[in-house]
Amino acid sequence: MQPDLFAEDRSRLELDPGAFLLGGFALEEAAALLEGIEVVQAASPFRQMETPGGRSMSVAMTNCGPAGWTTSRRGYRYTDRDPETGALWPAMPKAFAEVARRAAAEAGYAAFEPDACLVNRYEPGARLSLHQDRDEVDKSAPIVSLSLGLPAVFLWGGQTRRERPRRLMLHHGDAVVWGGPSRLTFHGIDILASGDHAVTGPLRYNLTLRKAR
Ligand code: MD3
Ligand code: FE
Repeated sequence: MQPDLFAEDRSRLELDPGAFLLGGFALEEAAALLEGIEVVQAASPFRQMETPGGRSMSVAMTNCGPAGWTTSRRGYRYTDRDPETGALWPAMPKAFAEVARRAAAEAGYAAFEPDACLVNRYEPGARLSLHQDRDEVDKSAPIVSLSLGLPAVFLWGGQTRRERPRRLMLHHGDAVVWGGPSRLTFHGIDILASGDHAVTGPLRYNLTLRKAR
């Protein structure tokens, strides 16, 4: 339990220097974001990618925008094309970039122009172990994360892997913006608990918008 956080105003909470939780920021756009996910997955279906170490990720992923994040035996990389279909990653739905740009501005990062959106889909039991996002060339741009569907426990670590992560619930419609001194913070998602969300049923989605190039 984190009574300190529950007591806070979640509408604009600075988690760490440069990192802002914007609780419910994307609630009004949630339906448009979910429609966007449907369009994207019709062209580039969700798939469980393989880690460089040969394990299958529990989170299913797809991408949209000019650059898409992938992992395989060959490592982590951004590609122009979906390796499964051979086609360019689908266009980024207007609503994705628009919400991300507004969220970044609210957190103090002007003129954020993402060229990559990783779409993560969690089923109960799926998790994302502690990691840094460091495959992007330009680390001066922030990262915007938009949560949809079932709530999840966000693991919020430090600047080294050794720090024990704090835990924070992310809910449907929440936005988190990470930039400046928080850009390389270790983070992850704990094992997703089962549930039945009014809009997404048994699933959680996360959109991670980045400037990759
Ligand atoms: C903190 N996704 O795809 S979003 C990822 O909910 C990823 O699917 C999670 O981590 C998810 O790489 C967490 C929150 C997040 C995203 C990027 C960050 C937190 C971050 C970058 C730096 C620091
Ligand atoms: Fe990440």
